[in-house]
Amino acid sequence: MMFWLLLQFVVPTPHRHTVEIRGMEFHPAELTVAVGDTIVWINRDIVPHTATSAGKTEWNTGPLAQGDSGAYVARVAGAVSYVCTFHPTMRARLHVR
Ligand SMILES: [Cu+2]
Repeated sequence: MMFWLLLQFVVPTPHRHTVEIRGMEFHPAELTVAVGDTIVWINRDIVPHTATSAGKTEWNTGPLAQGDSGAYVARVAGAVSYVCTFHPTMRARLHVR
């Protein structure tokens, strides 16, 4: 809660982006956001998934059951690949500008 208050103070107009996880894929697989934006992953599959960074910027939604969602607020500019830790062939990319 404190984090959200602080973020809203520093970044006046953050956007919210949604990535759907369905059919063992991230949709969209490539997403460009701005620093301060929130990315929300929603699992539409019946099996659990995660969205976990594979680069030096560390973030992880943790396991998402069917219908669950997890969020990350992009704080560091750059491109980072991410995977599902349960299904390492599931890969996608986040571009933060
Ligand atoms: Cu998965």
